[in-house]
Amino acid sequence: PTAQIGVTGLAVMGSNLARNFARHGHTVAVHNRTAARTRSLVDTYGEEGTFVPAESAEEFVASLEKPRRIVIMVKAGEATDAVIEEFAALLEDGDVLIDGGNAHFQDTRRREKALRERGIHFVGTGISGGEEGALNGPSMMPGGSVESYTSLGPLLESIAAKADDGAPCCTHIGPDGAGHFVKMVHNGIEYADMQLIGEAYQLLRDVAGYSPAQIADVFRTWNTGRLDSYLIEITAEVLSHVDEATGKPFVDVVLDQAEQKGTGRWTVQIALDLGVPVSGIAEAVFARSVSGHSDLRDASRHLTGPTPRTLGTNEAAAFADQVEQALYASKIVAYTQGFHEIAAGSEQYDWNIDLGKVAAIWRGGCIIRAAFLDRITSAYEAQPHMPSLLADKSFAQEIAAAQDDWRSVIATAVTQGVPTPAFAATLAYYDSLRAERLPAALTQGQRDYFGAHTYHRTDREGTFHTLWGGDRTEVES
Ligand code: NBP
Repeated sequence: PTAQIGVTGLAVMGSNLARNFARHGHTVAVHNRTAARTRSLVDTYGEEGTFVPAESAEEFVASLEKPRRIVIMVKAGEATDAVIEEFAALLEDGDVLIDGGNAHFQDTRRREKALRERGIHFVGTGISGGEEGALNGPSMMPGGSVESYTSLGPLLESIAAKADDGAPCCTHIGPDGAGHFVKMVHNGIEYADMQLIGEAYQLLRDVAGYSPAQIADVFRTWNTGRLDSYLIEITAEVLSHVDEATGKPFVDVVLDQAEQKGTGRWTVQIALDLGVPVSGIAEAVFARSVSGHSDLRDASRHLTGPTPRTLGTNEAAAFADQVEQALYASKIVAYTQGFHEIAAGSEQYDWNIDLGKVAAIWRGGCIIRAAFLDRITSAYEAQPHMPSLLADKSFAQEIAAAQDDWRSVIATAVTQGVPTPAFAATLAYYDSLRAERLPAALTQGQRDYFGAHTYHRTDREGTFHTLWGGDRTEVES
């Protein structure tokens, strides 16, 4: 046996990961259910490194050094279970099976437990960066035993993206489902980031009256500042692209119905289970859902509302600056919510996740890579147990400085009828957290009135109920 690592499942993601390993000098065993794909990979890219193609699972396993390390890159769900079953039967104590697909973390927990009982290390690994990342350096989020990371970590780190300071964008996230959980929240944050950018775009279009090409220039400028990130960069590219067939801006010929594969939805579902308010992320998921309801939208176009008033040139430029402030403030809140969910998951499942390291490995390779992740890392390094990113002084100060514009932009959106659900939800979250008193006291009163659900008092310990149907005396229960 000569191969240091094997990859099974050679569609686009698996092929690119295998090539990435090979390009980094590792001998890579390659296997696919349909052998034609294996042959095609070696025929086309064999020159890039050392591949050991195998037609059968037995031949594939036999070509690997011990402990064997096998990356599974097949369709998430039943296909992954089928492949795990096939290989688990051929593996020995101490071997490592890696699932690099987009699995649900609960599936990963189940698989890890079952394989652990059979002596096999199962490493559910979140991989971000799409096809391009898989080939040239993804951000990798492996979850599994510490022991498995000792053998696997250096291999993964060698092919992972490198941040500007040279650090690999890969770290041991925690046991069992931790890696896939963090990947899930990464995608949820990605949804929020994209929606916030979309709302900024719509405001610049409808209120500032800018063309897509002008907005592309605005985003290019923003990308040289604190919003510097992959998503801002590609937004400028998409907005400046012109459709060849019609000569119109590309963004004007694309159907405005956003699709989703499910990880954003999972982020919100799990947040509900954990009781974590991820309102900005949830609004982003709902916004895609709203966009897709074409019947509902067609039936609602007659509903009345204001028509946005386009600003003059000088006002428009000033407004664009305010939108930058709003986007930045909302983005901080969306990340705050995502990191809260990771902290809650870590607590619930005893994962002991280092939040600063999570931010650090998102600095390169992945879709949400951004300059400001460095700041999140520093914030968590300084205060690993802070209850929220907003507890960090420098983020709090930045929001303080941005908030007049943030409020003004949202007020404009509301008066002019431009939908900005994620901007508004993140601001409401911020105001809720800083509020001295919330109407939850009234909610408790209502609950006690109709259901005798009881309440606590601000001035005394104990659980109380008011006899609403009687003389309204208070009793301690
Ligand atoms: P697909 O998700 O399209 O899966 C195709 C691969 O699965 C082929 O190799 C196919 O073999 C194999 N396969 C299937 Br389908 N059923 C199988 C079975 N029962 N037994 C064995 N093999 C089976 O490939 P992909 O788009 O490269 O994605 C791979 C994974 O990576 C997925 O989990 C996906 O969610 C994830 N992904 C991640 C990103 C990202 O940015 N991180 C992007 C895209 C995909 P065949 O050739 O014999 O049909």
